[in-house]
Parts: sequence; C-alpha cells; structure tokens
Amino acid sequence: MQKFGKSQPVTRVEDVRFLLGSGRYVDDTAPAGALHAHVLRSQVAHGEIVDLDVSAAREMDGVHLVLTLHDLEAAGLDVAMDATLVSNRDGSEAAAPERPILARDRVRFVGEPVAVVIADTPEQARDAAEAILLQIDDLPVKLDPVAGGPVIHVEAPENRAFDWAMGDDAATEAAFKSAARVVALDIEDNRIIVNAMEPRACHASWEDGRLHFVFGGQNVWGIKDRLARALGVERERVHVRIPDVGGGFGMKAMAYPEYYVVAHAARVLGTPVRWISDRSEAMLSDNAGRDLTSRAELAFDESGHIIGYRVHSRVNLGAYNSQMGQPIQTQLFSRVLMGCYDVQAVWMRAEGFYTNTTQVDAYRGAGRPEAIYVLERAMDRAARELGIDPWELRRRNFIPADRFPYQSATGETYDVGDFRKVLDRAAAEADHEGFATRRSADAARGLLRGQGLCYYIESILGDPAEGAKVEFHEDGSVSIYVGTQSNGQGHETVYAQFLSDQTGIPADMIHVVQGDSDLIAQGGGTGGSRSVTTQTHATLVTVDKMIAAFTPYVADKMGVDPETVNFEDATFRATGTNLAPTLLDAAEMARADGRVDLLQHEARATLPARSFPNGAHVAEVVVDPETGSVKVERYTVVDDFGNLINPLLAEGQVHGGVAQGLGQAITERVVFDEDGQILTASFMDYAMPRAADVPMIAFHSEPVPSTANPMGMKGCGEAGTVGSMAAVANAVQDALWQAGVRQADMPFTPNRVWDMLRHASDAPRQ
Ligand code: SMO
Repeated sequence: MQKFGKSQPVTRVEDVRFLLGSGRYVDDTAPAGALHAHVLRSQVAHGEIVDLDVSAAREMDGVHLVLTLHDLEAAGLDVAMDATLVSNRDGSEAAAPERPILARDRVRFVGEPVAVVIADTPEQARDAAEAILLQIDDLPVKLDPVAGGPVIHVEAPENRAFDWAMGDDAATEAAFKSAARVVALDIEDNRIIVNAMEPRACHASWEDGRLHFVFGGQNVWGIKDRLARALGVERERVHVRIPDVGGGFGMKAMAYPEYYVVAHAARVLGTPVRWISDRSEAMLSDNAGRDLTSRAELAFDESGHIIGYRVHSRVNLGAYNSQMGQPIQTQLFSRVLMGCYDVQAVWMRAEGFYTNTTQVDAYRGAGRPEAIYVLERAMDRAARELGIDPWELRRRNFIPADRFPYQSATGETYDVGDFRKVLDRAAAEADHEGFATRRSADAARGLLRGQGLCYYIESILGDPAEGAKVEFHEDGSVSIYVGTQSNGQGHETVYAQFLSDQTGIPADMIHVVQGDSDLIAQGGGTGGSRSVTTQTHATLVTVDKMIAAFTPYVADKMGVDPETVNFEDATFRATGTNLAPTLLDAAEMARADGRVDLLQHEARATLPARSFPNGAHVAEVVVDPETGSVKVERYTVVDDFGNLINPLLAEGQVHGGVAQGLGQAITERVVFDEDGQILTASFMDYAMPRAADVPMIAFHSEPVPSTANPMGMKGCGEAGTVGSMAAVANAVQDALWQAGVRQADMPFTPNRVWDMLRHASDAPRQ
C-alpha cells in the first residue's frame, strides 16, 4: 500500500472554528456555577515563612475554601510533585529536593504558590487572597547559576542539582592533544517565557465519585495518573479531557500545582471549581525555557576536519526540579550533540544549578535547539578562525550521504540524510551568491548586513508507540480516535487527510477524536515532534487490520474467494463480479447484517526506530549601528522532513518555529532584579516578536524519505525552532564582526547591540 505520494496542501479545517472565535478552550468549557480559584503567590524570591494565617480570608464574603499545604497533607494528598532525574557522572543520583504542591516553610521564587482561595467570583477569591496574612523572613537570593551562594535546598549544598557527562572523555582529550587548531567559544542561551496565547487553565468536578478534570495540556493520560496518585483515587475514577488548546510548546506538557489543588478543592466542596492564570501570573509561574551557558571547543586537523568536540554547559534549573527539567539539557541535548558532522570523539558535561527563579523545563525542541545552537555558533566561529568559508566548513564535515545508517557518537542511529544536497538547495534558494552585492549596497548606506547559516538535525522523541481506532457510524461518518493531542497544529486536518488517502473515505466524513481519557484508553500525547509520525503509523496498521477484517465478509457478499479480493483505489475488487464496494459501503452492509465487530477497528503500533528531520536555515539581517536595531530581512529554510502529508501545514509549523527562535534571538529576554523580581512580567516589558519583526519565511522541502518508518516521514513540529536561533545569531554576529564585535550573545535587542558596538569600537577590525 504505497499512497504517500498524495501529499496535498489542504487548508486547515479547524481554522474555520479558530478564526471565527468559536474555538472552545478550557475556560469556555467550565460548568455553569463553578467556583473560582485564585492562587496566593510568593512576592519574594527566597525566604522563610514565619506566619501563614488564612483565618480572616476564610471569613470573607463568597469564600468557600482556603487551602494551604497543611490542609492538603491533612486530607491525605501526596503533595510531592514528581520529576525525572538524571545520574551524576560519578554514578550517584542527582539531587531530588521536594517540590511541594504549595510552599512548605520556605519560598524559593517569586510566583511560587503558597495558598489557594476558592470563592463565588474571581474578584472575591482575589480579595480574600489579599486578606491572607503571609509573613516571610527574607533570605539572601541566588540568581547566578554557578556553584555556591545561599543554599536553596539542603539536598544540594552547593546548589548543584547534577553534574552529568556523556561521551568518550579519553578519546576526546587525545583528539584535542593532536589537533592542529582548537576553536573555543562561550555561548549564552537566554531564558525565555513561553507565552501561550491561551494561559494555563483547568476546571474540575466530581460526579458519582469520579473526577472530571479539564485542562489545557499535551496529553490526558500523564495527568490522569498523577491526579489519581496525588489524590489517592483509583485511575479509573479519573477522567481527563483537553478541549481546544491555544498553544502548548512543551510548557503545557507538564503538571503544575494548580491542577492538584483545583481537583482536590472540587472534591472537598462537592462543587465544580475553575482556575485560569492571568498573563503576569503565567509569566511568573509557567515553566520557563532555555537558560544555560556553554563553552564549546572544536578540535580540527590541518585540513579543516573536526576531530573532536567538547561542550560544558551550566544550566539554570530554577528553584525546583520541574518534571523534565533535568533530562532536557543533558540526555535530550546529547541526542544531537554532534549534529550532522562525522565526528566520533565527543564529550559533553552539563551541570544543573538551582536558583531563586521559576523552574525551567521543555520549550519547543527541548534540548535539541540548545545543542544545535551551541554547535552551529561554534562552527561559524571556527570558520572565521580557520579562514574557511562557513558553508564549505560544514560541507567538509558532513556525514556523507553514502554513510547511512550512521551511528552517532552519542548512540543515535541516523537512518538517512543528504545534507550536502539540502545545503546546495539552500544556497540557491537564499541567493547566497548575491549576498556580497547586498552587503556592499547596505554598507554604502552605513548599514551592517550579515548572513547566518545553521545546519540542524533533530530526533523525534517521546513514546514510539501510538494507537488508533476507526469507528463507522450509522450516518455514514467515521471517527478516528487518536492518542496524540493537537495544541493548534492542525491534527484534525492531517489525520483526516491521511485516513482518507489510505481508505478513500472522504476527509469531510472523518471526525478526529482526541483528548478524552474515557474515550481513548492510552496514548502518548504530543511532544518531541512525534505526533504525525506515530499517529499515521498507528493509523496505517489499523487500516491494514480493518481491510483484512472486511475482506472475507466482502468476499462472501461478492460470492468470490477471499484470496481474490483486493482493496484498490478505495474499493474492494475481485474478478468475476461487478460489485466494487467502498469501505463505507461495506460498513453499511455490515451494520445491516448485524456484524458490529466490523464497525470498529483498532491497533497500536510502535515505530521501528526514530527519524531525524534536518535542514538548512539561512538568515540575513541588517544592523543599524546608529541605533543597534536588528532587522531580519531574508529568511530561507530548506528542510528534509522526509515525506509530507500536507506541505502547507509543514510550512506553517516551520513558520511558527522560526518565529519562536527569532523571537528568542532578537526580542525576548527575561530580566530579574537583584532581589529576584522579574522585571519582564507583562507584555509592556517582555517583547514577543511582532509581525513586523518576522520576514516572509521561504520554505522548501528537499525530502530524503526516512527508512525508520513505513511512511518515510521524519517529523516537523520543532524543527523551525531548532534551526532558527543559530541562523539569526550567526547572521547578527556576521554583521557585527565587521565592526569589531567578537562576542555576540542573544537577545540582540537594540540596546544590547548598541552596547556591543560601543564596546567593540576600540577593538582591532579585520
Ligand atoms: S518542547 Mo515539546 O512539547 O517536546
């Protein structure tokens, strides 16, 4: 069954709903009469709670309940939030200090939840929260993520959560010893706030001893398990739903304290309870992204071939281990440590530190953008220091197309790739040759133009297994139940399109069902660019099973031997009969015959291996040295995503991903004052990229079909972010190099760029 050639740029069916304002997000789905929760948060970054008195708040108008950690523990909740840990390089375990649902004795960041008020109206809840007496004795604040400083957790006396390493230390050391040239660079990867359009929200109600919990997330089953465990109820008694989601980006993949408290409050009160974060609250309490500094070293032989690579990162985890905080800048970073280059002597070390800041966790790409950012910034620096053209340096070190499958130094099996072909296409599409002319034209006007290249690779992550169920309804429509979760990416369109391609069932007759733990028993959710590949794989296996199940039935109807029946061009056919039923026809007959077993088909399937999206991003920026302003003027992407179901939606994913990486590079920055107060907790102070900041992004596909799955797909959800940070930053560094700037770190806001230029004015020019 080879029908993947049907790649069509179908527009998104769900956009009608979203663009007309008829999307139904979490807060739109709260039951009438639900009470409102408001969270009292710490206003200091570090301190001992010496008094927490909620008695006045409990007496306020409209207040039904006020909860502190003490109340949760008295009710028997398991209040310790879980986190995945890594091992230290000496074999010991990483630090695992408790992260309680609400603060216990101490607060460790501004925005940490301390108590929750449940009242009739949001205003009453907020007023009552202000009536809570919370007295905190300040402690010294630690913001700089290096060892030492005031101790945040006794479990980590140096504030070091982990000291993790991977690779071949001895071989890498030997490579550096024998190197003709070594290039080193320190690189900052700035903290960002995720800023989903829809802030985090949830509501909970209990009926007949069952919890019905609705939230904005990326997976219903993970939170189902967590709520069951924390609240001490059987799994079967927890029902989780996710309605429309206004952006997840990894930030919404994780559990948060509010979810447990709202579920518990609804149980205590016997009334539905709802909570929605406001914007500044989100900026204080949502998991942040990135926030690490790295030293990268590349060892070269005399011909410009890399013979060794070493990275040492210092990672700011924030105040607590978030759910995936530890693995991201360690294990996930290491997956693509050496990118697309043929180097085996590699070593990385990552130290994670606690600070009095909001916890840091997954942000679109989760470790892969960070790794590629370090590598591709270092490659550009190496090209300069070695006097080799940056495009040529990459070509020279690429894993050649005839070397696949390729075992990477960090244990990944890259299935296929043709990096040189993709890069050549990028040179043509970006008019690389014309750059020198454009640069001279700008120079004549006193402007600095720079070009930046990033060649990225990423691996799809998450559970390689996924399930699908197809159900035929009486009205002739079909439902497909999926275990992945759209956060706005267009899954409804793509999954219907794929099932239609495989079966001939018209796409507009197919309804995609997602995000309901009562309707779908198991699933992997969305994250790590896994959705389309795992979900279509499960669909493919389900369709095969469905056709096999229908074949004997249809053969019987046709009066032919089942061996002679083929499913082709959307119909069952056999020689010796004029009957050629479609699947919908066959389902209708089966229903009439009472063959209910033929009306539902389901299967789970596990991807045989991971696939590796890769591609080239080329950015051109213009810097005005008078003002420090940076304009991204041209942006070209050539991606190898393997086979595409819907090139239009893949392009949309790239546009969104590039906008996020570009935002981090030129506008977004989290600033703390010396007391640990976030100075950028509103859109007045935190600059998201706007339409005028983002140029038209030219997207091209240069597919080398993956051999790791039957669809030949590679995944595309995070790739735009992975490639864009280094492309934009390399372009800015290229522009500023002409003015003597030798250390250019994101974000390239006008003020920072102007400062870089001012401080470079005495530096020798090249
Ligand atoms: S940052 Mo993602 O949801 O793997």
